[in-house]
Amino acid sequence: MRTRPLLFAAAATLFAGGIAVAQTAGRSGQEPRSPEGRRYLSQPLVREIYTADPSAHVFDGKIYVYNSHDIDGPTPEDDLGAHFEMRDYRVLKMDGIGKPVTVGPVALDVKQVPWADRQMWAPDAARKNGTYFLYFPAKDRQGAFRIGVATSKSPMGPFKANPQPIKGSFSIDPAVFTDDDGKAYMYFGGIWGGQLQRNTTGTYDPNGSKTDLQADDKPALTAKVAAMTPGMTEFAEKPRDVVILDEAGKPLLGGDHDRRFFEASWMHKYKGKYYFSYSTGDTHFLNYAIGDNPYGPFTYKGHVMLPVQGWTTHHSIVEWNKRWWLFYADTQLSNQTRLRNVKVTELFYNPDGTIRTIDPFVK
Ligand code: FUB
Repeated sequence: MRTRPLLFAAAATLFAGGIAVAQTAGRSGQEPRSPEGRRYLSQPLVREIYTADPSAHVFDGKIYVYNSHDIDGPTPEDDLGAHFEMRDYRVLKMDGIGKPVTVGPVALDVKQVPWADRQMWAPDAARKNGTYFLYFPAKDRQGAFRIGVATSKSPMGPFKANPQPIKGSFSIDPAVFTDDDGKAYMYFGGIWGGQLQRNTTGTYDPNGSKTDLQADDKPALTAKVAAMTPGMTEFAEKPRDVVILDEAGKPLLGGDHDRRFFEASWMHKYKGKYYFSYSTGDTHFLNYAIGDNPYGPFTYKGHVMLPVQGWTTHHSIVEWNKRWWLFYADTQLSNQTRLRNVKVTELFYNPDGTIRTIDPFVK
C-alpha cells in the first residue's frame, strides 16, 4: 500500500466555505492547463495510477473511493468502449478532503472472478453488518456485461468474488444506495457499450443496436433499480425502470441527448428527497433529477456538472464533514480517453434544493 501526499508546489488554494482545498500546480511550477488553455477547477487525487468512475463512501469518518483502474491497453477506441480494458480494482483512502491519498493494493483482479472474462468497469461498494461489498460490472465469456459482487472484512479489500454474477443482472455501472431505514437498492445500466439496448427482452442480444433504441421520439431507455436482499448479494425483485420526467410530467425522449440517461447512475438523499444523478454520455453532462422515493419517478432538474476534458465523466456525491462533495474524473494527466484521473470538488445546493451547476474549469 502506498501513501502519496498531494503536491503542494506552487499551489493555489481555493477556500470552499472555510476548508482549504489544494489546487496543485505542476512540478514546473506552471499552473496546469487543458489543451485549450483552460484552468482546471481541481487537481487529480492520485497520479501514480490512472483512475476513473469514482464511487466515494464515508466509513467511520474516512473517505474511500471505489474506482475503475484505467490501463493503457492495445485495443483501438470504438463507440462501445472496447478500449476500456481494466483488469483490477484498487481502492483510494483519505482521512479527509485535501488530505493525503492512499492507493490500496489490488482489491480484486479479473482472474479471481470465475465468471468474468474482461473489462472491469465502474464499481461501487456498500457496508452492512461489518461486511464490505464490492459491486462491479464485467463482461462474461459471451461478451455480455453482468454485475458481480465480492466481499471483504476491510473497506480496502482484498475482496472475494461470488462464483456467479448477481442473478438477473445485466449492463454496467452499479451504484448501491442504502436508505435511512437500512434497505438497499442497486441502480445500474448504460446504453451504447453498456448494452442496455441489447437487454430489452430479458436476454442479452449480441446483435442488438450499438447505441440505443433508435427511436428519438419514444421514451428513452432508462437506468434500472432493484432492491437488494438483506444479505446484499442478490436482487430482491425484478429490476424496475428509473423514469425521468420532464417539467410537463412526460418521460424524457430518446432524442433528448442533453437530458436523457446514458450511464453512471448515482443516488443520494438530501433533505428527505431522492436525487438520481447520471451521465448523458455523448453530450458529456452530469445531470440530476429529484424524486420522493427510491424508485421514482424523478423530475429532471438540470446539470450537476458541465463537460470535462475527455469523453466520459462519471461521478458520485457524498456528504463529508457536513458538506457535500462531487467526485468525478477527467483526462488531465494523459489527455487520452482511456486514461482518466479522479478529482473532487465541493457541491452546493440552492435554498430550493436544486444543485448549483459546477464548471470543471475556472473562468
Ligand atoms: O470506465 C468504463 C465506463 O466508462 C464506465 O463504466 C462508464 O460509466 C464510463 O465512465
